[in-house]
Amino acid sequence: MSGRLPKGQHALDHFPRMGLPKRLARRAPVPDEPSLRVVGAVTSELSLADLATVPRRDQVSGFHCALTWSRLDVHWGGWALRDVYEQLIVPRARPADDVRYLKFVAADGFYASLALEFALADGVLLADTLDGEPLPLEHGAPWRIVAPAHYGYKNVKHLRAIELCARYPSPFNGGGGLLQHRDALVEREQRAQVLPGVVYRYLNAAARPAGLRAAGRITRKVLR
Ligand SMILES: Nc1nc2c(c(=O)[nH]1)N[C@H]1C(S)=C(S)[C@@H](COP(=O)(O)O)O[C@H]1N2
Ligand SMILES: [Mo]
Repeated sequence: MSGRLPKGQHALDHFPRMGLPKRLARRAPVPDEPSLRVVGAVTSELSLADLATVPRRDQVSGFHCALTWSRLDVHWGGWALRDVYEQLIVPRARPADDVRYLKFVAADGFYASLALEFALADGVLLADTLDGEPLPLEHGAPWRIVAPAHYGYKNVKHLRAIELCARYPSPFNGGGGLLQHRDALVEREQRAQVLPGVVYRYLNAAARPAGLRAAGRITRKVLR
């Protein structure tokens, strides 16, 4: 999962802040007492005290942005999403049998979804630390999704809510539209919708230097 560079990716020696320009230009609000809204048949809020009842996990994994950059061996801490789902979300949200997707909604308006079997797979975390420190604002404070098998855009930062859905939530309302593939598996190079991944590999690699420069500029301005 970590240590190996997937096809068409370029390893960086730093970990940039990345996102859709509109989202990047927003500083997501981080509340003093964060809570995580869970929307199923019942809607509720999970508190830090609730999460403290779930065993913590540490993980080292690679992080792969569809724009063709990777950061290998990123050290995360938090909770396995499967544990959070089984121990907190299911009892609270009382999901119907037809739940097939989890929609991850961020405080900056961004969202992404994963099929339940991907969301509950090994290696998917609700992370609140990076390199042993509280998750910094640039990487998604107070907590984010980490899904190393899927491209960066499934790794939703500033996570505010998890919605339990029967159908795949359309990404065309702030989730990146065509840029967001339903599964976004790195292994299958599902970088975006419509064209084969290898086409995006070359298009995105060409756009990468300018994209990283722009992201750096916006980040310095927004997080100053
Ligand atoms: N809330 C939120 N989460 C987001 C994004 C965003 O713009 N807003 N961008 C996604 C994209 S495209 C990538 S590559 C990763 C980047 O994570 P990083 O900023 O920690 O490097 O965050 C993903 N999660
Ligand atoms: Mo990305």
